[in-house]
Amino acid sequence: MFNDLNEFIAALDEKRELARITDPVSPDLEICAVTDRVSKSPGGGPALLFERPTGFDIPVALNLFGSMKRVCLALGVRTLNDLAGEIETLTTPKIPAGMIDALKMLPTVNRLRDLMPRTVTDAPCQEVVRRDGSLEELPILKCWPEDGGRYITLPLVFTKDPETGVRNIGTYRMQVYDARSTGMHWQRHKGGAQHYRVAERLNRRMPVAVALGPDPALTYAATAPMPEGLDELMLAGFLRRDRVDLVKCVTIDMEVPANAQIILEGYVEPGERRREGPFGDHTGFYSHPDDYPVFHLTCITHRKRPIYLTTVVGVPPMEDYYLGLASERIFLPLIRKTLPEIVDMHFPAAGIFHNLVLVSIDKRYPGHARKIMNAFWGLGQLMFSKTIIVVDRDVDVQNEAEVAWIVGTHYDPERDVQFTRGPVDDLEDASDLAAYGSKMGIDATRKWPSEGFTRPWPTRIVTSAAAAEKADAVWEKVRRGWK
Ligand SMILES: Cc1cc2nc3c(=O)[nH]c(=O)nc-3n(C[C@H](O)[C@H](O)[C@H](O)COP(=O)(O)O)c2cc1C
Ligand SMILES: [Mn+2]
Repeated sequence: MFNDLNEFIAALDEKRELARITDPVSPDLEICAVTDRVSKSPGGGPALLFERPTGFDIPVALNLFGSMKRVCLALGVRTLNDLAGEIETLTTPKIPAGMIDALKMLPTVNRLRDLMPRTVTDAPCQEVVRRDGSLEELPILKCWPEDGGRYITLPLVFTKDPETGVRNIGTYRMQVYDARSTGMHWQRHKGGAQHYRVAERLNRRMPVAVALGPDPALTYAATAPMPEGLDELMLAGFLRRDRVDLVKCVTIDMEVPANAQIILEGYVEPGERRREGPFGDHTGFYSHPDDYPVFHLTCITHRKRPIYLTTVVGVPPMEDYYLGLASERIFLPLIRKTLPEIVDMHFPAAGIFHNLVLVSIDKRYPGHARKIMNAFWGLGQLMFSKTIIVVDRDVDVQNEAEVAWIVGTHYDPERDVQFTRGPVDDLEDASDLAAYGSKMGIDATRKWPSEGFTRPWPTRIVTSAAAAEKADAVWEKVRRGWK
């Protein structure tokens, strides 16, 4: 696995997955414009390293996770389904039947040890300590013309619950206000916001540490929809197959990943808010300005020769789609622990996660599709699902065209659409109120007599096994001669 970002970039380079850009390109709109174009090329284009961002001597890396292949590489697996399989094994403990069986389980048991971070005293991220550090020294991007300013787009924001000390890490963008302060855009449903709620109740200043560019598995883990109270470092340790090394911050009582490129130490004050936005968001539209807490910088520490790791979001698909794909695969086996009837699920790129989720189920009883909708609307960040489409187990939800066909043929609009109301994503623009609105589920499963449907259900057209075999042979021969 990769011990740091430098090792990951070297591996991408070696596998010809990295494009180095040596021409000067400005962090002001230009780097984003190049990245946007690359993201729209088939398969997501290469990772990008801008070696000479205009006005800075710190290189800018983006689109590192911007393809299925690179997400797999970042997480050290051949396919994301392999990873899902490992999680399935780990979370389904078996009682060993004997000594040999017990020995076979050792690798799995060893991986549990990797879940706990370890503290070190000597850290690359603290090679240079700058108590007077300024955010103006970093090549932070202004992405889109109407953005309210420059934004740190891929920060790992570390906080602790002021009462319990439980840690959270989340990726929340930070708008640069000046050399020593930024916005802190944790939305109300997120872990950081909950810690800040507690800090405000206690009327206490809350330390916040921000890591930029640790190893790729940890960078991913900060975006993952971990259940509240579960440490993202556990997930990172599991994915890295090694414990995460932490080092104590210089000016605040927090620990940060030793292998990061750059650390921003600071705090948020209770009661303080400042206008944040607009920001060209991953919805493909600008988010409206709103009031958010303010991060005050107390110290910058960094490597001697840091790389600035960032990302850009905009009209999908972009890099965040591939980070989301990793979560789609990693969390499926975990969701199935409580909803074992789920066969597969998929978040199409154009649905930007919260707008559309496709789920296939092993339908077992009347109304089952609606049970799944209600479960999703009550489960972590799946609560944001504005549209849920439920299909039977034989429908491939990874095939969006197949789902469109099945929905069209299987649903009776008045009968099969379920509406509800509840919390919606903070980025939701169509609801009358911010963060509160309606959601829709479509039951596109085959309807049963026990659900009130008594007409015969049509049979899907498939040829016979023998004819299919013949077709394979004939077509294979024709195809070879034809090319
Ligand atoms: C590139 C990127 C940028 C993100 N920016 C934000 C943000 O500004 N605010 C926010 O609340 N969530 C943002 N997210 C989503 C959160 O990181 C995600 O919901 C995460 O699971 C939150 O973790 P938490 O449950 O520990 O808060 C972003 C995700 C990505 C991939
Ligand atoms: Mn969390």
